Amino acid sequence: TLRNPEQWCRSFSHFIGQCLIKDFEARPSVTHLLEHPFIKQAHGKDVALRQQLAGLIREQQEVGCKTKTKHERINTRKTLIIERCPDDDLVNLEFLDEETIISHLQRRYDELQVYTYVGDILIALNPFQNLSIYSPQFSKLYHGVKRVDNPPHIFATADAAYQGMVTFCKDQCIIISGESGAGKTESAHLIVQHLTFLGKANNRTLREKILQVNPLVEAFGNACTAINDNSSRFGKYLEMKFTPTGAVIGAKISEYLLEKSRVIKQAMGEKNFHIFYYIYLQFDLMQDIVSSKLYKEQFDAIQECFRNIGFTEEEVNSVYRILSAILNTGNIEFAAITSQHQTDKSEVPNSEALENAASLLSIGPEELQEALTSQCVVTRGETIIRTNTVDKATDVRDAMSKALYGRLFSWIVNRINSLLTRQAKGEQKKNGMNVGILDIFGFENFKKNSFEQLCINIANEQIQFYFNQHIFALEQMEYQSEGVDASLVEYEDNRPILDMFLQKPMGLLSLLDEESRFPQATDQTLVDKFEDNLRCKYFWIPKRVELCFGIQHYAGKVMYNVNGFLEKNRDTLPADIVVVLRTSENKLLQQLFSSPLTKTGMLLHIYIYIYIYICYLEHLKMLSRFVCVQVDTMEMMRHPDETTNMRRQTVASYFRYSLMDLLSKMVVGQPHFVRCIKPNDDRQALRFCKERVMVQLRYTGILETVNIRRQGYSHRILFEDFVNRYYYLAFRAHQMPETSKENAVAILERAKLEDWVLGKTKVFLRYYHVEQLNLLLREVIARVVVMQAYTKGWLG
Ligand code: AOV
Ligand code: MG
Repeated sequence: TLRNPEQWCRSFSHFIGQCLIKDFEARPSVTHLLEHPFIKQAHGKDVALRQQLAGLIREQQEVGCKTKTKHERINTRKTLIIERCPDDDLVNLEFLDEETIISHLQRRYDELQVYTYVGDILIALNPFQNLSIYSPQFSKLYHGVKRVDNPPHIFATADAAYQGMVTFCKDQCIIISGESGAGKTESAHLIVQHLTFLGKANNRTLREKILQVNPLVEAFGNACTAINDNSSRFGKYLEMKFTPTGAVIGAKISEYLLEKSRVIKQAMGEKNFHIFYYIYLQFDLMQDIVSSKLYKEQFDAIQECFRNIGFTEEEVNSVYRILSAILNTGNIEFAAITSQHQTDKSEVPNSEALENAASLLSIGPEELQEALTSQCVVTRGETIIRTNTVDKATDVRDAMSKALYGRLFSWIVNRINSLLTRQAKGEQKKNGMNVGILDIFGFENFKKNSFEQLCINIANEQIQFYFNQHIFALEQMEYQSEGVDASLVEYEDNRPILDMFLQKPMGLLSLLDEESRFPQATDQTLVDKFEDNLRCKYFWIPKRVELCFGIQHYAGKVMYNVNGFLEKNRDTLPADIVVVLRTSENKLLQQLFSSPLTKTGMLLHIYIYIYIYICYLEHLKMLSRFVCVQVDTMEMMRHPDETTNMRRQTVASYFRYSLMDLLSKMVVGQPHFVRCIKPNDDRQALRFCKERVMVQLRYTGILETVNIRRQGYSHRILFEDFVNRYYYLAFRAHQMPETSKENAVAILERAKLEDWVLGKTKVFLRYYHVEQLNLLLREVIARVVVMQAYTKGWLG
């Protein structure tokens, strides 16, 4: 008579697992457990289910064997100094305004309590020093306990996501936001660390592999900027994959918008991607002994990562060859050849760099020179060779470097994915679940901001929008539709700014695309076009500064310089270069250029996601803008191979597609938010700059969050789900009550919870209610299992 035996089976086996861990010494055997009346009742003669369950239990037992017993856990806790403060969660404060919040955060920061909750959102202040709170001891401390038992911690957020996944069988996603240097990437590492601990990767190698994914990808995608020495120059969504019982089985990364232009040029005081410095050392040219030692260590670490994750030696060598080729390509120079007939021809005067590059790429130097200094043009069916000026040849050279690096980066990411999801594939089919961790480049405002900053900031704008949607809009709409009273909370909606960027055909990105299609367009015509078409208070053209425009972002005003916008957006890679690179004998290189790097594999998924997303938005009744984004996304999927002469894919349109893809991933999971805050701009420990923190709290909407969370019921569960999940608390195990509103109330009353609310179809609970319920449930089940075991005489 079970309504959903599979789900029941899963959550039940999870609880058995929990009991096994708790009662490790007195653990009944697998065969005994299979004879257990619960399990018999669950699937009767269904052999397949029975076998599946046996597998799950065995898995849990293995996990249990590796877990410390309950007593040890308690001992651990005794040795750590755990202090709880009433302001651990700002929602608990009696009186709340900006000033109070700031002073609480400041006091906490002074005492090195860098984490604070606002309801179920975590605020993380960057300590700018190493804290001793991330050891495995702490991982244990934060494992599966009530949140209020310990001080706030990034591990608690990871734990909540993990427990949410296992208990509700639902994908989770952790969204980490904050400006550049606020600590997002560090937080992401810590979350992965705790999740691998919780996921108890049965084999140690898998755990190590997963832990090495971040350092490896970041060596290629991070760089030193004016704000952060280890700044992420790409967006990263890491999904950790688990079995239904919560054992980790793999990982998958999606990368967004690598800042390729950094390969060819860096702003003053900034550097290229880390990896170049690591390999540069291999040529033994470093002057500075200190950084030389550091780079050597980093290089060894990267080698180790490559090896552990499973790259072959040949692959790694190819990667290094391509990187060296990029360095050499940067040294290729051009000189004009002036003869009577031709003034626009160029040549390579010093062929050493060219020959090095060609040899590293395993292509002919003449062919490479040809591709750099001339181009084939097909007009009216005729092929003619046009020579390149020095400027043009330089552009082609840079385009080649960018393409090589960008494709190499994507290839590394894809390769990691195939190495880390091999095992996961089969398991995922069997109801596997995942926790996604989003770590993008943070909001940036430099002295001089270019196209890259624009993209980065739009992405942040989008994340902020999602946060607002989730926290505020959804909250209010749900209250209303369920007939629960919610006094509407005001909040700063950044949708008009996003509209200004993304709308079609008159949004900033569309205008940029349109202008990029005119070969005669200049920076000035672009600015004029913006000025003529963008009429809103978030955009302006400053009077005395040339070729600039200003944007009022959610996080502040930013002045952008349009210099190079068009070229960066076009991101053209001449067909001649593709053709010559395809002749390479290097297998990896052939692969990089053999097919257009479009994400066709994801096509189907995206259609499904888009459908889900449209439903989601329909629910919100705000279809208009996103639909145009979606149409655009579909258009983009039909994008042609670069070597044909059809319309090209611009960076702006690809960017739009990436954003959409990212959002589609986020909306299918249960979100958890980590808001990173940078306490000062000097990267100093223990320096709390009130004004800086205040600004960040204000624009991230923390204050409004505090209000809404205090009033809020962060969990709403359908009566049916609620009764199915918690009926043990008020009914006998074999009773299976009607999934009615009345029975939901009976359970709530039996659990002695207060302050909950009933909607039309759902129970409205506060976040701490759910914690209490889960804890109670676990206790009840543990009791039942042990009792049964005793009555059967299993435990002697
Ligand atoms: P970001 O990811 O938010 O910036 P990071 O995570 O790279 O910022 O943090 C910047 C620096 O702050 C790190 O290199 C550490 O030195 C320090 N830091 C951050 N969190 C911690 C922590 N929990 N413990 C100790 N030090 C920390 V960007 O990627 O630039 O947006 O694009
Ligand atoms: Mg980062």
